[in-house]
This record gives sequence, structure tokens and C-alpha cells, in this order.
Amino acid sequence: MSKYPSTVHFTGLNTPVGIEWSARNLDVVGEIPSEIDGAFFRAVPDPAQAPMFADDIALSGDGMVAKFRIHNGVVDYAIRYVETERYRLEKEARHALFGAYRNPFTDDPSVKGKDRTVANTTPVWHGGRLFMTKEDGLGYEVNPDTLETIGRWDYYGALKSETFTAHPRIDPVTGEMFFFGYEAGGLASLDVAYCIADKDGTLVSEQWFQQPYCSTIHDFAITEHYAVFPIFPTTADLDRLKAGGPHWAHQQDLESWVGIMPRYGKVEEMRWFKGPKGVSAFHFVNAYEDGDLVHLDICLSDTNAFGFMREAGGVQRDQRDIGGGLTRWTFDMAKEGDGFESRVIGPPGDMPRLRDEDQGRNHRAAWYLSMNPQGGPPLPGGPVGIAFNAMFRIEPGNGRLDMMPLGPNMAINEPVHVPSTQEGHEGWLLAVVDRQTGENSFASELWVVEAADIAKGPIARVPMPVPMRAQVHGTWVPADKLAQARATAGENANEDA
Ligand code: V55
Ligand code: FE
Repeated sequence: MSKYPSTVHFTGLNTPVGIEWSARNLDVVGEIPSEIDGAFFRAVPDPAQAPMFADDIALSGDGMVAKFRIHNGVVDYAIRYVETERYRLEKEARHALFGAYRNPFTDDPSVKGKDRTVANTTPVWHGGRLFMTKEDGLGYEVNPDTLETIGRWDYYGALKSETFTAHPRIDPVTGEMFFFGYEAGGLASLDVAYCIADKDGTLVSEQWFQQPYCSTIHDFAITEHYAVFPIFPTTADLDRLKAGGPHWAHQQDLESWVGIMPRYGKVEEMRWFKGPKGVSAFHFVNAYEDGDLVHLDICLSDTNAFGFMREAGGVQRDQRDIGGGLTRWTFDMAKEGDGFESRVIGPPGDMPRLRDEDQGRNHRAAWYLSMNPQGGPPLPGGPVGIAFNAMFRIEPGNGRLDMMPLGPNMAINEPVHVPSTQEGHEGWLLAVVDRQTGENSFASELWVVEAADIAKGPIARVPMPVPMRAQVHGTWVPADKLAQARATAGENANEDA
């Protein structure tokens, strides 16, 4: 008997693994192009302790940071826990001390005021540093070579926000990182901090504004001139938290909002556009400008994709009955008023990927995960409890859509994009693909796919010797950036000596 609950959050692909391990020279089936040189970092929630409450969810799992290091067609792998304050306290106690998802009022009194974040959502690379992030707290800096945890990252005390998003956006031309934190001033507060770090990773701007209601702002977007903040009606309430209730409840009858401000402007310049009621999105593909128009491509659904957020708001809907699609919202910044246009541009799906160089610019193509109608019943696993089994490549300019369908009993995690230096070459995608091999057994592989031709399937595969728990997000860091960071860290160490 597992010490973990037998719910979808702890079984199937969400079965806890919790093994810190590493291996060199993994077997490669096929050939990995030598141009793929760098590290694929992954965020994997994996609860180190059985949860305090049986209705705990996958999003509460302690963050593990994993790395595929790829060089000359050779693959090394390592995975370690992010040693957050919470992880260390519970490791010492050998049992859970922190209670329900994002509700400190349910914690053991001995950890009152301690850092609750599990740093389990996105590895972020900026200014030569690697951070593991989750939106309910600050990021934790991790050593990209050893994956050892260095500590909580607050920009040398400069950042006032209590939180840091798992979805910052890095401008490909300036190297600046645009980011935000919501509930910046405390639990269920309306405060949002909007921040910029320069290309070297120095915090150069932090401004606070208030959102219309306390919503879960999971992602945002930038264009060359604007910052775009979506507000979807999944809300927090301090009294509900104090009563031991859930952090989030989806409100199907409340309207959504989009705030748009000049990205180098003042938060007082924010313009609020009013959107449809009850909709939800966790991820944006991208935003870009076309004259006075701002286009925003959204993985939109007609209700919240997380069952526990719907149920808390009294929304009864089966996971399979959620509607939606890849949707383009277009805002005319030259026009008065709070209206905008909406049209569906692709099938439903989530976990979108963009080339880093297309961030905030008109993107010719993007990739995202979806369901293969011929793939059989989806495997249980991942944050919402149903794993994706197809990948799309879409060209929003002309509607072209390609699919990489997976067979029955298979699942795919979010890919990263690896650029090519060859003229006209679209690069590659790397993703972990899982397969059910028995009633309670799963095997995983790293797949290498040509970004321009996903339909032909993987050109190389790396079978993994140990089961792998479902990933949330990942990031690709090219070898030259890893080397640069190592050199700078060395210089700093010499200065300190
Ligand atoms: C998400 C993931 C989270 C979370 C809140 O993908 C939202 C959405 C992995 O943690 O805490
Ligand atoms: Fe996310």
C-alpha cells in the first residue's frame, strides 16, 4: 500500500517517484544532431512526504529540478529536489507540516510564517542564473551544474513583491526579463507587482497596481511596446482561507478583464478591456503588435481547466466536456472603449511553445499539446489529471496545422524549442514522452523532433531507466550561456576569496 492517497493526483503518471539520481551516456536510439548543445531543464512536482490531507493535489508536490545535458549526441541526466525552506523542514520532520494547497491556515503551527512555496512550476534562466519558480512565492536559485539549491532569490533584497510568476517573458532583443507577482502584498491581496530586470539580471523597475478582483494570474505577455495582463474569474477570498477552505474558486458568472499598459510606462497608464464571463486560460502563446493592433493568442477554455478550482466555485463539469480553442484576442489601441475582437484560430490545447526569438513579435509558427482523437483514452496524470497525447504545430498567419499524434497508452509533456544556426532551419523540439507498460508501470523517453516537421515523429529517442513523474514546464539553455554563467560565477568566487 502506498502511503499516498489513491487519487489521480498520486497515481498513474502522477505516482510519486522522489528519487534523486543521475546517469551519464544514456542510450540513444537514432542520432541527435550535434547542433543540439545545451541543457533541457524541467520542473517536476513530486511530493517528498505523504500529504496532510487526502484531497491534496498534484500542484502541491515538492519541486524537483531535472536536467538533460546534451552534447555531441551524448545525453547525461540528473534530477534533485529543490531544497526550499518547506522541503527542508519536512525532510527533517519526516512528515508533512504544510497543509492544503496555498492555505497557510491549515499548516502545523510549528511552521507558521515559514516559506510555503514548493518551486515546482518553471525553470527560468536569466542574467546567467537558473531559478525554480512557483507563483505563490519567490523563486529559488539553483546551481545549473550540480542542481544544488543556492537559496531564495529576491534580487539582493530589492524585490518587494512576496511572489514571482512562473511565467516571466524575456525580450529577445534587449535581454530584459519582464515579470510580475500577484498577491504581491500578501494572501488574497489585490496587489500585483510589475517588474523589469535588465539583461544582466538587475532589478530596474517594480511598480504595484491593483487587479479588479483577486484572480490567479498564471501567465502574461509582452509586445515590443506593451505589457498585457489577463484577469480570469477564478478568485481567492481571505475569509474562505481562514476557514480552512480552498484558495481558488471559479466564478462562472463573473467577467474577465485584460489590462494593457506601455511596457516601459507607469501602471497608472493601464487600460482595462472587458472580456467574456466565466472563461479561463493558464497560458498564452504570445502577443505582438500590428500597427495599432495588439494580438494575443490564448489557450482559452470556457471554464477553469482544474477540477478543484471549478468544484470550489460550484461548477459541475466533467474534464472531457470543457470547451475552448486556441483563440486570438485583438485589441485596437487607437480606439476608445473597453471592447476587443475574438476569434478561434486553432483546436483546443495547452502548454504552448514559441521560439525564444519570436517572443513579443509576430510568430510564424508555434507548438502546443492537445488530444489525439485516435489515441484512445488519455493516461491519468499531469496537473489536471488527464495527460495530453498529441502535439500541434500551427501557423496562425495561414491556419496551417500539423499534428504529431501519439498512440494508445502514451502521453507527452511540454516541449522546449532548440534553435538552429542553419539559415531557414526551424530547429528542434525536445519533449518527454511516457508510455504505460503495465497496470501500474510506466516508461519514459526523451524525444527529439524536427520543429518544422513534427508529423514524421521523433528523429531520436532516449529511453529512461527510471520512471518519471509528469513535468510542468521546462526551459532550454544553450551551451554558450551555460559556459558564460560558469565563467562569471568563477570570477565572482575569486572576488569573494
Ligand atoms: C499551474 C501550475 C501550478 C500552480 C498553479 O499550470 C497553476 C498551472 C505547478 O503549479 O501552482
Ligand atoms: Fe504554467
